Amino acid sequence: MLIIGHYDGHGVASACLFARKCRQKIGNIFIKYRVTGPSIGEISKLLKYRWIYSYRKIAFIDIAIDANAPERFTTVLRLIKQRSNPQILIIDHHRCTSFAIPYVIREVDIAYRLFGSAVELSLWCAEPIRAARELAIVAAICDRDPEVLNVIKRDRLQFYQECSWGLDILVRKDIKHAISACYNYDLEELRSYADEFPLPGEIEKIGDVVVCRKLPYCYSSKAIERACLMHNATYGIGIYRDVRSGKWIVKTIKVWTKQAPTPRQIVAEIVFPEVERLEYAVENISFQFLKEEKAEKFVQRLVKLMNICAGSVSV
Ligand SMILES: [Mn+2]
Repeated sequence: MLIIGHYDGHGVASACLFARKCRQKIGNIFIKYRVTGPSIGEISKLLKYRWIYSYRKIAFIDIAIDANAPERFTTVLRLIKQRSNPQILIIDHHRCTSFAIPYVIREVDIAYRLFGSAVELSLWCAEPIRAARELAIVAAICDRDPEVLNVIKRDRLQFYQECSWGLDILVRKDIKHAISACYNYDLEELRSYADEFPLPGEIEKIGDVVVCRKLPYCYSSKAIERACLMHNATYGIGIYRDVRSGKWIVKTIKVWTKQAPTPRQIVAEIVFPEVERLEYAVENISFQFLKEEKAEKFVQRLVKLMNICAGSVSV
């Protein structure tokens, strides 16, 4: 069986867990940057690998199918089917995939298994031994899945969080090494990379909020999140100047372990005409300003409101 995993901490670890559960060799795991992630369109590149057609089974793990263009995925699957007719299994937890699945099964003969959360998926992929289940937890923390909190003892969270930071780092730094550490259930090996997880150069704590400056390139949201966790803050704000546009960016996040309104809900309460553009993501939002003073003023307002929100919900 060929096991194709998403190129992120959750995908890599889940693919390795599934390989072990199915008694597959490490060489049958395929996770390649720009092929399986970030976009499903890259899947089409699979077709050019001749060895793809020698597998009797192919499992796709943690790879979201774009519900707006599921045909991009089914076209590829159909071509593989036509040539070597392998059994295809899709294992995923993304909501868009569950929307796309009715279309996919009408078009191609596949089996699928969908889960409601990242942790459900990775636990299902894991064989029922402690080491495997612990890696499944670490995997789901890479996806910031709050359901994790229901299946672990709170005093272990710090350890698992460090392992998942290490896994996040290793996936980007050396995917082969990440795969071998996961395949061997080597949490200590993953954790040894946790310190490489970046922190902002400047962190200021104001109540339940940290305000971060001097953010590391490429890792800005992750660095803000680490600062929040280290200072036990509920919300994090990052301010930096975008090198390309010269505009001031304000990034906001809520920590995945805390129960509180999301930045999106909070910002809906603010009327701030100077804000130029909003970028929405799942739990974080970025704002863009032409002038630094405006950005700073906006941050002050946010800090106030976030502190009220963090205090209003007791966990
Ligand atoms: Mn995932």
